[in-house]
Amino acid sequence: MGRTYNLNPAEISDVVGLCHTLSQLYSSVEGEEFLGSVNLHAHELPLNVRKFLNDFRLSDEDSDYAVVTGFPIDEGSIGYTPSHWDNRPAVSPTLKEEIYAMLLGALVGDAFGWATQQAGYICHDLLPVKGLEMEQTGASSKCVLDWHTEDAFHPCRGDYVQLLCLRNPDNTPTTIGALDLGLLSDEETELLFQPRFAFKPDHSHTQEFRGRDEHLRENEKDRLEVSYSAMNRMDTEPPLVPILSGRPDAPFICIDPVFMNRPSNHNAAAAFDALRKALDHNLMDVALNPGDVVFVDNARVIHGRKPFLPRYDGTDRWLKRFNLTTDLHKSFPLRVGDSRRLIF
Ligand SMILES: O=C(O)CCC(=O)C(=O)O
Ligand SMILES: [Fe+2]
Repeated sequence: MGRTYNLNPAEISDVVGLCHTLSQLYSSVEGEEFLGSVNLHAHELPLNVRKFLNDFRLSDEDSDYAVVTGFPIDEGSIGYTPSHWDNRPAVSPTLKEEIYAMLLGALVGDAFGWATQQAGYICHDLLPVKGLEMEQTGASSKCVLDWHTEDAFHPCRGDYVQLLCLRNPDNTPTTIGALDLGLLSDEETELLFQPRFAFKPDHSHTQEFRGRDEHLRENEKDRLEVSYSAMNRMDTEPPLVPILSGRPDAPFICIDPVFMNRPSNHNAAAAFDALRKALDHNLMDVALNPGDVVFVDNARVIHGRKPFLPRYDGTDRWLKRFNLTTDLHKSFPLRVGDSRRLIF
């Protein structure tokens, strides 16, 4: 299932040098300059890590998730874990670490963001936010973050979710799980391939969790209102789509039970329950250490997080999250703002 690549000391020294050089050329990973060059700079990564991620990207069925370990995180230089994802200094204290993650990511897909999520930043902060302990978003802590497909409600969701761990003091596991079709009957599988399931936007895309979006341009802010209206519509009239798709013997999966309506049809509801049980059964823990980068295949596996106790003293668990697509064309009609990487 998962595969791991450990950078060796010589590779670590090369990669740290590359990230240091790039952090002097670019002041942010969000700008068009960096986004337009990151794929080229990724060619400068050590050959074996490029080979590892290339193999991961190309191996169809055996590609649930991949981890690259070894990048050193300097506790002092990254500073305290912020208290909110919306508290962003002009220059990120983790610029070098973000550059590292994006160099690796460029070997797997192209990063993009959502205008309606984390104020339109491409590089997301996952950290516990006071008051949101029990919310089903990445800002929660004391509850299980139920397993899900990332942005399951949206046809332009990423093909991969990428996480970079900056701090994980209690070794809180990320959870990852694949579907064992053998746990479902043929009838249940068939129902799950039918467009019977209502997906609503998850809370991280709603007005309630809207950020300051201060870096958006004026016309983008206007367009954002249209996006939020679309989110409201999807919430009240969720489209009916299948959960499983593709090859019957090795289907793609898209599911986020917390933000789905239970089907009214008895058989469809029973198939939905059986699938949830099967996914619960196969869920495993992947605890990330500082410096680890994980790529989760968002079409093949679901992921979530176990609970932890937040500290709110600057030493909390802190991850960066990126959405990666293998096909930027797909979202072209929705990337209408000046920033060409944001879906509105
Ligand atoms: O915190 C984690 O390990 C995963 C978080 C996650 O899945 C999310 O925020 O969507
Ligand atoms: Fe997630």
